[in-house]
Amino acid sequence: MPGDSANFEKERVIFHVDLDAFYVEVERQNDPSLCGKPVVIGGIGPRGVVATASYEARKFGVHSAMATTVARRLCPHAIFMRGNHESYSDFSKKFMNILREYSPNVVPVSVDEAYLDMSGTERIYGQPIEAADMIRTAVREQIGLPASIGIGPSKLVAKVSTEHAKPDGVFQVRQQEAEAFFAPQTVRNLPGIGPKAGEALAKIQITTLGQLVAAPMGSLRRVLGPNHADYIRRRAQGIDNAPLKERVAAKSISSETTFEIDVSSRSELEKVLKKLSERVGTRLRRSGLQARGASIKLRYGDFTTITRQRTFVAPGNGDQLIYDTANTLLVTAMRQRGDAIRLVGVAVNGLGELVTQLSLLDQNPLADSDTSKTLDAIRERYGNESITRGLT
Ligand code: DCP
Ligand code: MG
Repeated sequence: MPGDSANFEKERVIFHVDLDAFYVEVERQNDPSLCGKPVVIGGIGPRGVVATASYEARKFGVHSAMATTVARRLCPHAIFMRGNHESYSDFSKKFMNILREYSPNVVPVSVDEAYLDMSGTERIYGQPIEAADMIRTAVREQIGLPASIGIGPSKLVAKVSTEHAKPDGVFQVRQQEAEAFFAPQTVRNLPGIGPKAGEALAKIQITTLGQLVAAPMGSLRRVLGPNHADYIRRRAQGIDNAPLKERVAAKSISSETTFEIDVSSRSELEKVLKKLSERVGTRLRRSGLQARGASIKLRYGDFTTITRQRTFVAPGNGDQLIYDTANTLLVTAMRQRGDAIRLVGVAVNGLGELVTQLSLLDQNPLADSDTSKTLDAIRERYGNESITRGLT
């Protein structure tokens, strides 16, 4: 009979697994005296930024990306520490390996976060909530870290569910519950709505996802753009059919540094620019991508910020190409305004898959990629700061 249960398509079971206060919990493994105390990890200099805070410190309003000076004011009795990044990447690898024991389809999305396709695993692991508890217990027993798991019919719903699972819990939302689950949440809770879209929606009195779904399509198109509006509205209803493996290509890769003291020396700025170019280049090559151009960002002592961008002669991914372009932009910008600089950043943009087709021009921007690859291998072995090119 048409429409009976045989035709009923079973919903997917996606897990979004995210470690709780990751850096802090790793530090607690190394030093148990930190357990139960407010701990803040990040830059500890006057211009440092919080990477993360323990839940005890979050109660005082401390959060990631906040200036450390503000965090000190909110929670003066917290323990502030710089952290140990090698240790975090070790734990991250072990964490991902544990997840791979439970599903052949694991997609890491950051150091402490991954999606797992658990569809059809009921016979092996039982109901999704039981399977999630099994994974959380394995992570806790094998590497000592607390994890939270959001369960949903899609990446979107699973990800938002995790926020309700935290800390140290599990939260499941089924497809038929998704729209009602999203409706009272603020628009910024929806992955895909950034600060700018959030502000634009607030201007037309839309602050919750329920209001977004109920709004006339015409206003949404005006505010979010004609193509984006349909996509966002579907997501606000809890609809997401994206496959797990789909990698959303980054539009740009960037790295930046804020100085402890404003800098006006060109040679010092060039040194930093070179390090940032190498960092960006390494990430670009690791992703198997090449860029069409590079840009720099400069923030002056008075907080005015400028960006300058330039297209390469032909797409490439070498450190030298990125550095040369960034440096040309820097020299021009410094000629226009010689003030001391507070922050400098380098980005590459117009990213695409690496094409090994050689440029017809004599000046082949891919030419220095081989040297860059050798440098990558050395850095991979001995750490990022082990080798840098001499200034040319
Ligand atoms: N991180 C960072 N800077 C940020 C955000 C995060 O350096 N602006 C680092 C520190 C975090 C780690 O990445 O420990 C993982 O990020 P999460 O957003 O998952 O944050 P936490 O794991 O610390 O906390 P939770 O997931 O419990 O909210
Ligand atoms: Mg986390």
